[in-house]
Amino acid sequence: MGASDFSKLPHIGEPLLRREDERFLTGAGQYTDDITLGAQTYAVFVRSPHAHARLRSVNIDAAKAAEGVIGVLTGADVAAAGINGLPCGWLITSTNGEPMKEPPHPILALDTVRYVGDQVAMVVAETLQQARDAAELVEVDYEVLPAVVNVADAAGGKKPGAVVHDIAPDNHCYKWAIGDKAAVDAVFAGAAHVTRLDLVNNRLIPNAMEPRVAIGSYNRAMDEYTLYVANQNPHVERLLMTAFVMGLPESKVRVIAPDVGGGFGSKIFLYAEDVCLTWAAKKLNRNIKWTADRSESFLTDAHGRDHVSHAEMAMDADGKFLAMRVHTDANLGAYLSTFASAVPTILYATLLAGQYTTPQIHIEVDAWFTNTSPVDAYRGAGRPEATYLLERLVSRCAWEMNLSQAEIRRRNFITSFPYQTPVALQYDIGDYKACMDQAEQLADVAGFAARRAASEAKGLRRGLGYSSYIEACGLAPSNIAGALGARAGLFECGEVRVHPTGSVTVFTGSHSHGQGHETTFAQVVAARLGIPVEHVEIVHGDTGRVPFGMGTYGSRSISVGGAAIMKALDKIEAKAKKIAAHLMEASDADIDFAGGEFTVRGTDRKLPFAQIALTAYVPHNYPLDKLEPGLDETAFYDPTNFTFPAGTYICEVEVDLATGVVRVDRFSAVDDFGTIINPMIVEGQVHGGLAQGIGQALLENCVYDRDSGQLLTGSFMDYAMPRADDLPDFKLGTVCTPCTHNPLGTKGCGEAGAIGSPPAVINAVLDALHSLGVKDLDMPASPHRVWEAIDAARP
Ligand code: MCN
Repeated sequence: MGASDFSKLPHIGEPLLRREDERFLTGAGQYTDDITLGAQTYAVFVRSPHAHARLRSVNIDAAKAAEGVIGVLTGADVAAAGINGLPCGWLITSTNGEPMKEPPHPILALDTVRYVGDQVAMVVAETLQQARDAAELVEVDYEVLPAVVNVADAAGGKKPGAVVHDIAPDNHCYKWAIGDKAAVDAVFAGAAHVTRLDLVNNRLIPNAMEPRVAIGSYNRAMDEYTLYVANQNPHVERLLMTAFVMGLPESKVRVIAPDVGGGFGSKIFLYAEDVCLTWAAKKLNRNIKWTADRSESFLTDAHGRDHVSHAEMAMDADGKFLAMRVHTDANLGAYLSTFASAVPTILYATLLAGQYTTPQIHIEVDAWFTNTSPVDAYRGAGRPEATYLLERLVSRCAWEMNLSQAEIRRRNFITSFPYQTPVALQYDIGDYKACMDQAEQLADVAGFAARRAASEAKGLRRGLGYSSYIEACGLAPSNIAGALGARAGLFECGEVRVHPTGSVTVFTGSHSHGQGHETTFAQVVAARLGIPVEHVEIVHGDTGRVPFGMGTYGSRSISVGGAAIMKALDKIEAKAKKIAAHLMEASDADIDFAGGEFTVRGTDRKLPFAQIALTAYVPHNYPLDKLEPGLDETAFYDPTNFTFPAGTYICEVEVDLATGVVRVDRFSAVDDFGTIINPMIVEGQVHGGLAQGIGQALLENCVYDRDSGQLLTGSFMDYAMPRADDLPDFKLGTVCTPCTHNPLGTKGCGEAGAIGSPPAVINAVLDALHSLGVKDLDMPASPHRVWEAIDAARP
């Protein structure tokens, strides 16, 4: 079935209420911490209080002897057990042809700790309190070493001895580049105007509502492990843990990720605690639970962003983009987290063409180790960094060329598709002008001048900020990603099991942790089979039930996971047609299937789906010589390209000059997500993304002390999360250019809001303050920072 026929089916485009919400809203959700296994014990991790230190000794005698303690495990035990460190899933090759530096990432520190929170020992006791008390008794003798927390210090060598890993004596992990440097430099040499911008993409801490949590369990009779874990991709977790770390066959480990309370990327990764719990469950022969407290989450969940960049755009005299040049320093933290190396390269630099026809682009990225928590994918992963840089640069180009923010974008929009960018990606389809037109209407740009005058009459400043983002979802295809360094496949798997009564269970390798898959995936299946949505159950998050999967990240689930289910449905339909043809004594080719009924073309003979299902399992009148009984099909789908959601966001702010307070007065967002399965869920996804993006622009900032390497923003007292009263009533719109290469026509929507919004906010603040001489501002635009910028611009 083609994407355009699919989009016309009943249920597609219906704002069905989320089925999963009934259990979430009535307290019936089953999160990992809700699970209590027999004779369960509790783990507490002893963590480094120093950013960088050598372990002179770790004395566990007193802890081991404490009441209730079952075991205390250290790096020496890990080494003795032959357990490897955590792997990195993406190999980046430096411009000089050398592989990136891949230092060991031990699951418990052996001789050195490299960031505050690095795990040194695991204490397991009968109760949580006993484990906490015993953890206090572990005596670690640290020899404190100099620490670096930012790329300038890591690269500068200003702190003698601040070498995070011996194998990278200059703290450099890799230098990577894309584009034709000579061609770009030549264009710059003859350009009518060059706009330059230095900017920082502030480091963020994910803060999912549910902290990380896991339970390790071991069945002695079967020699099998089970790990319950708040994770976004249980099969990947199992694959990494068995094949790379513990050396076990996959069949001996089951990973269950039940209800998960948000991940935003931070639960994609294999973390050290998960391995420790699984291994220790056998070693200590007990079920062991660990639940991170909020402080631990701040310290040890993989952080996001943290780029320092210099960007330049060469233009002709009319503001047409001729070439772009970018250098970015990326902070990777103390160790290479699972997909860390791909974020500032493949997921960032390839997006820097944006929505524009810039013919030549060159980007160079230097990645650095520092004594901070590892940095990895966080909602958007690379694409927010690209969008922030490009859309800030484009608005600055507009101001320097005396063009409006809209006009410069319109002059440079890509208008014909497919479009091959100079940075590897090929966009299949889009309509950027339509998004801009609708966004300007929703934002009532025509009425802005009057609103600005009204604000000024009150002594306030008002500004309008534009951001026309593009992003790439559903990383693909596997063979090309493999050639670019991916150490994993990028397909998805779906199994459709039709039961004898015609109800259906779908097993998907995607994982839902807030995105509403149990509703939208059921809509897809019900629409295709012409059966009630209530007759479809979606199962996810269990390697013991789902055949295989790559999980949820990069807003891939409906476009890749949904497409795998569509492929399985194709097989179901093909087999069911054969059964129907046999029952109605017709040829297979004459059977049509629509609205839940099989018909013989040109006749009034028909049979409902449920009857075919029953026949498949009660094969009395059945072509057993040609067809197996049963109706259960599995498919793997490997996309041929990314999907490219795009849109224009317009933010309107009011700034109080006396206090520096920025109030977001209006926010209009128009997105093109292709075919939309459930507009209500999509709207919710955009709302959440916008809250996170506006949070980054105005409030959130992860700060480490430059000397000691201590995390200064280690709690909600110091790390400001956006709240409802920080946000306006969003005005949303959509444009639909269906994705050309998946059977649903969908593009991902889960990250767009977080990607497109930060530059819209900062551009709006700069627009408000432009006439005062404020030309630059870093995120978060806190009152203090804004006030300082205003003050510095005063003559
Ligand atoms: N959808 C739709 N029509 C479309 C596109 C999507 O109806 N054209 C629906 C999908 O069927 C799905 C939801 O919208 O129910 C999101 O789909 P998709 O864009 O495919 O994204 P994923 O399901 O793969 O979710 C991943 C994405 C990412 S990468 C992050 S980070 C993120 C996000 O989703 N983390 C979230 N949204 C989140 N929402 C919550 N509540 N919690 C998180 O941790």
